Amino acid sequence: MKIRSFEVYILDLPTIRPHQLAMHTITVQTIVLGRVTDEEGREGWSEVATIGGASYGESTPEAIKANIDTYITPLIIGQAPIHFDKIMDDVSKLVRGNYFAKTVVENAIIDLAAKAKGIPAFELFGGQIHKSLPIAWTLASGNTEKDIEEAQELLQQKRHNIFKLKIGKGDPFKNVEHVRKIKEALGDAARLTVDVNQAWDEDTANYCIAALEAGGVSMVEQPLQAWDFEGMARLTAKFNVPIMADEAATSIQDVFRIAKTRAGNSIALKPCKHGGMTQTKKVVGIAEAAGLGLYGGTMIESSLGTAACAQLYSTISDMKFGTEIFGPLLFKDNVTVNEIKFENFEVVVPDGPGFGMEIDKEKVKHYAREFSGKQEMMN
Ligand code: MUC
Ligand code: MG
Repeated sequence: MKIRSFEVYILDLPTIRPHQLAMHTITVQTIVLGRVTDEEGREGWSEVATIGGASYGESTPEAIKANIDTYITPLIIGQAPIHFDKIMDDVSKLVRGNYFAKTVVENAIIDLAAKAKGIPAFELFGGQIHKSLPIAWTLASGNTEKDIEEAQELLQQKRHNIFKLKIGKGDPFKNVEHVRKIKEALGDAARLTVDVNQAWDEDTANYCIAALEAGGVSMVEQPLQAWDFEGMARLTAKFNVPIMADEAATSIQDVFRIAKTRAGNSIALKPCKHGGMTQTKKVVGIAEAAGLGLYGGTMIESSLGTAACAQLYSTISDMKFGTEIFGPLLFKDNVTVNEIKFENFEVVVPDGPGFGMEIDKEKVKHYAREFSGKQEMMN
């Protein structure tokens, strides 16, 4: 069984409401799908999501596709999917960085390898420790009253009792007030965290984190620029509230540096940031050895990418901060036939073959961007 082809599609999926981050408001989320086939005609599928073109990270959807098509696909044709570690080791010697592109490639190969064996992908990573995982929801409508209403409804539905507030856009002091009002309205029924997405300088962070800590916020994610390891270390030393590295915690080397300099005392995992599942497990090892708390992060993937994250996160013993893999719930539509279940404040880990999701090819065609050959795609 050898790899015969690899194709990459860029899709734009509308969201149920605007989702406001520091650098971009998502109304349409762009995802990149990978499809690998083998000589027997089997398929594996993968997904990464990107936020706001080039405004969130360096990997744009267009660059991910171009780099896979031009540089990675020629290296993987003819290889055996079950040797995904060897394949990615070979790729890494010839393709630097490009973590999102590598994740698209590795995940599709893993989906194929697991499906060929008739087992869930988590079996290739030592097996499942958790059948379901705590799931946070991000309140990011940009309006305090709407956020409170949304949170109360979700609490009542037993869908989420951990809420992350995106507070990087606009006046930091007004945003702290916004958090305080939400905490006051929800009381002890919910845990609140905030994500600043790199928007503050250190003085602003010092003032705002003190207020957030006093207001009962339970974690502060990426308050400073991703490059500011020293500032993050000072904030971590100064405050009791956990300081989480997200945009700063990408390669295994970056995560090692965070651990060594204590530039954060917790890490948001996202396979796309680290370069795939195997690399993510290495990040977990570094974090566990250094006593850093773990969080199952998301780039807001749809059902397929979320299933892959859920499967991998289910193999990690202690996810101190739970997960935030809520992506499918933010989209108006999805690209799989089956859906991921969210119940009792948890996400249920799919356990079918591969990532446990059946791709809906008509939906893929519908949401894929126009390109020559779109009509004939996936024959
Ligand atoms: C991020 O920075 O963590 C995750 C949840 C959310 O609302 O935005 C993403 C990205
Ligand atoms: Mg974040």
